[in-house]
Amino acid sequence: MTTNQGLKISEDEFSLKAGERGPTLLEDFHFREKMTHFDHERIPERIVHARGFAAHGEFQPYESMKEYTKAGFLQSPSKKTPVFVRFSTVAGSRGSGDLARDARGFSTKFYTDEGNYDLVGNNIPVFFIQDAIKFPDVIHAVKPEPHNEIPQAASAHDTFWDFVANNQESAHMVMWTMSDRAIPRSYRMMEGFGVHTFRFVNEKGEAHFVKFHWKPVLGTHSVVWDEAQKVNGKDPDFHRGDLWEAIENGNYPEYELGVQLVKEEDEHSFDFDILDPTKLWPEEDVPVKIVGKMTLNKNTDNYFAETEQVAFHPGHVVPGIDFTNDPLLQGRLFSYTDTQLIRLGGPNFHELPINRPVCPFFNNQRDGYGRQTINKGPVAYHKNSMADNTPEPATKEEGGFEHYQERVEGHKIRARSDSFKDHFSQATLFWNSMSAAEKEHIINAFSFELGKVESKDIRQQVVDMFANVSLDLAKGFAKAIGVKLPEGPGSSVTKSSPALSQENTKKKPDTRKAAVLIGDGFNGKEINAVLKELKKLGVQTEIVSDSQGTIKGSDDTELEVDHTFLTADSVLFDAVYAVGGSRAEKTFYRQAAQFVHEAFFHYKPIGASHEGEALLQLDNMKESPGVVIGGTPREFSKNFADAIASHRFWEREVI
Ligand code: HDE
Repeated sequence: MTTNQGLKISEDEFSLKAGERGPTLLEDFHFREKMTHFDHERIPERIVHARGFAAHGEFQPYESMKEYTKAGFLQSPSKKTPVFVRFSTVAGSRGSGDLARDARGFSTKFYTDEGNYDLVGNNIPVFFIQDAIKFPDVIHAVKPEPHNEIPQAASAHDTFWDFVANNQESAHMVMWTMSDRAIPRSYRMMEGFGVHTFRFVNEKGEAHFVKFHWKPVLGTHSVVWDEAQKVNGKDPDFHRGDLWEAIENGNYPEYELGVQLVKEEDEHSFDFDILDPTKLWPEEDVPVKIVGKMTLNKNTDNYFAETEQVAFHPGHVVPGIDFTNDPLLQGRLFSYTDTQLIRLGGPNFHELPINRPVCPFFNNQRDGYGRQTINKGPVAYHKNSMADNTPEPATKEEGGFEHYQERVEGHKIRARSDSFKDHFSQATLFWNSMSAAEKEHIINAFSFELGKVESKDIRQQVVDMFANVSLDLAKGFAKAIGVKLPEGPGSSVTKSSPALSQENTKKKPDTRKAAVLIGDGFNGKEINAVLKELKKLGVQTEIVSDSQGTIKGSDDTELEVDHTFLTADSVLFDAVYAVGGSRAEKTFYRQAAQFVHEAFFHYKPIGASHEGEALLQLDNMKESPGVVIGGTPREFSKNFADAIASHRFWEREVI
């Protein structure tokens, strides 16, 4: 151990004092250095997306995208590009829970040979506002209220809903944040969207409008709201831990990159403006072309150095990827550098290891806080003769970035195009696309959120606003929050987009976690066979009992307990396998029954065998969908894994 100057330290537990019981001396440079460094350990958290978690990985295209873009990392299926991905919530501070009802950030830094490309997206394809100048407003409204800093990481309060009702362009995004999308099961089971319309430009200079998508290989899945709130208490790091553990276990999260492409000449052929960030392009109208896969395969070594210091920016592009005039995107192109200057303490954040491009970079920028490069020589200007005019801009052929030469003309004006004024049609499209269970969850979410709003007037304004989206929806929650039922107008939109419903996502049992509730005297032979089969089918099992250590089966087989009823909880698992044991105590059965019933009320798959069947105590529980009992170990495991793949059984009747 040394000081930061390299001096070897002989003692690190006692400060330098005048006598063993005397005062500490100012002369103690080791104490002062250690304490000063500690006092300055924190940096400002991100104003939004403060709570995040990240991992390293790689991206590989399936085919060349040459026809559409000259971006080097998309030219060949043999090209692998390193990436760093940071997931986040938006509203909560750094220490908030992972399961807040919120949009999730999904930022990817591609370390390409042509410089860093950042795709800074969300898990929701649209946004609350249409113009960047309103961003401080929407964020002020959703953050804890300024007079008392309550509530943390929640939109369920007056200022947020006052903003919504008085800024009706938010309608579509609010439908998404009230849906299951806002409470994902895992970062591994979440879609990502670039949100804005960007441009692909090919070698010939031809452009296409493009929207970016990430599609999780495991499908898109969510938890239920009651569960989300409990997870935040039982394990506030639920999403962090899930991602970390999956990568440590070699279950590398995978996402396919998809693009929707629209020709320049088709810019005006939609019934919405493609520059409007409150609109999506229905996948049924503009198919998503899957072009490659990203695999996250390495956890960080140091949270602060990597996850906290990473600086994303939608303006970090490479040749072949360009912007459009989406007024939200245009504003973002300013905000991200500006925020890093305060957050990372100066203009040299690109030199931090996590932000450094993997290709060489040089220019005439110099000095500033935290400068690490030691530039040599006297020349720091262009043009020059003293250094042979280096560094020199590159030609197009040498890979120099050229902005797409879009023709622009107009009056200077603070206004919004009329083509941005339809705020409700796509909100209705989203509503129409939901399954019955998803619709019920949305009504419940509005009922919860507005139930926390103190002002009856705001509650009424929100009901009246969402009557424009769907009368069923608005009536559904108006009753729960004690305001007048809306009379009209309802919506005439009948279109739906099945791709928006999570019911139509991929369903697999892989990496899902089942709690095995088991006590002394379990049927050793059979249970061991089931555990083995489930593992083969991709299901992860963890043993939960009433104390730690080992438990003994009827045939003296032993199993190591992973968790007790105190350290685990049904909300932390995808499924429950109730086994019990002939010698298990009464208290085991009391705790196990509570565990099973909670999972049942969260519509989760439940398997039971032997004494475990006694835990299915409610009426009709044994006959309910998603409750698997009986069969040989192989049959049982197959049926249970199929039930786990189904995720939840919404058709189950719970009282
Ligand atoms: Fe951001 N956003 N944003 N945002 N955003 C930030 O930049 C901003 C928007 C998104 O993991 C900040 O480095 C403005 C849309 C993600 O480090 C800040 C506007 C989308 C992250 C900022 C938007 C996003 C941020 C705060 C309206 C989805 C986390 C810290 C014009 C496409 C990045 C930082 C990470 C972070 C500004 C809207 C995604 C303040 C002004 C739309 C995923 O610069």
